[in-house]
Amino acid sequence: FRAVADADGYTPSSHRRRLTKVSVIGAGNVGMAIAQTILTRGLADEIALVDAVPDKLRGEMLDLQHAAAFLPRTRLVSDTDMAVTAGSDLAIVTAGARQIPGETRLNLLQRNVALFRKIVPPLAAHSPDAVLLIVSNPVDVLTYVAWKLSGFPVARVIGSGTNLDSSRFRFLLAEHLDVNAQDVNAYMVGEHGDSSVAVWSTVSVAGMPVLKSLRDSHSSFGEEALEGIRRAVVDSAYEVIGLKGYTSWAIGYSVANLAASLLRDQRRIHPVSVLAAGFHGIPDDHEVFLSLPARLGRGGVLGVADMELTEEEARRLRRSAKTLWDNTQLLGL
Ligand code: 6V0
Repeated sequence: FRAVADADGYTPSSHRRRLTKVSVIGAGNVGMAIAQTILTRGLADEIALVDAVPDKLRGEMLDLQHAAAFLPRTRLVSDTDMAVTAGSDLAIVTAGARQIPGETRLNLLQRNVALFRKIVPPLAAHSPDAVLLIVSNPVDVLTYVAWKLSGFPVARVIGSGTNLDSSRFRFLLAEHLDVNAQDVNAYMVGEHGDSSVAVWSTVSVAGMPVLKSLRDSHSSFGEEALEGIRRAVVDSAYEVIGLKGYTSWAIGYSVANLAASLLRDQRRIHPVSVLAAGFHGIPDDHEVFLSLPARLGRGGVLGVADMELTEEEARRLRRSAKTLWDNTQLLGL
């Protein structure tokens, strides 16, 4: 091809639009599922991968690069040095220490906090305008840790939270009702994992409250049945881990879905981990991150919905907040 230039020196390549850059820290099962989904959806012009293990990292990058002929054009770079992430619009953290058999959750948390001390400050320094999206577990506490260590405004630090739990909830309800999961409006809020709260009072399909119709059609649909479905959502993560050793595809799609709302300024509502102090009776000075429906756009969290919860739902949320706050206090940040 011959270069195209006009008399005053303008060339198309001297007039580039601003490119969108996404970084993924941790090129493990989850990080690579996220990178792959972002790539196939064409959400980024450049993806930077960072991991502590150089060979595996380069192998993962090359493997994805070799699919270039079948994908939207995306520059892929990787390095063990955080400098490769410079200028990111979105930085997704999936790096995490694995639980050692017999290890307590608190010990694992402390090891992950030590890891975040190495990762977050340089990440924030290289991309001071980025949105930080935390996926590593325990995601709610680590989102708080990332907020503190980055010094970023709270709107730009988000945990993937119960976006995945809500997708599992919608899938189970959709199977039950024989409709498309995308038409099931249902949220799990609170802590990602065991104590997540299913907000039954707001579940709807085509604008119709589902709980009432379930109760009308199955007279046995009491609190126990509802708790059974919530439990099934929570247990489904353990089931996948028990069967294949880790979860990856659903979290990959779930995080790519968040990335689309953030990078494309979609203003869609997602249940994600945000600063929940002051919501639903959580004390103002308890700086806990919990999932609540949040409106996401290019600037990060644009707003958090003050949902109408039943007293029982709000009580459960406050209980999770208390446990998380107690754990957070032990970190000494
Ligand atoms: P994995 O496959 O062990 O990947 C973790 C990666 O992090 C490895 O490749 C490590 O080499 C890398 N790593 C470790 N230390 C560093 C470092 N200092 N810098 C850069 N990279 C480093 O784990 P997997 O991918 O399965 O899970 C990653 C994390 O995601 C874990 O904490 C999971 O618990 C968490 N998940 C969170 C989910 C959510 O809904 N929030 C869902 C699934 C998993």
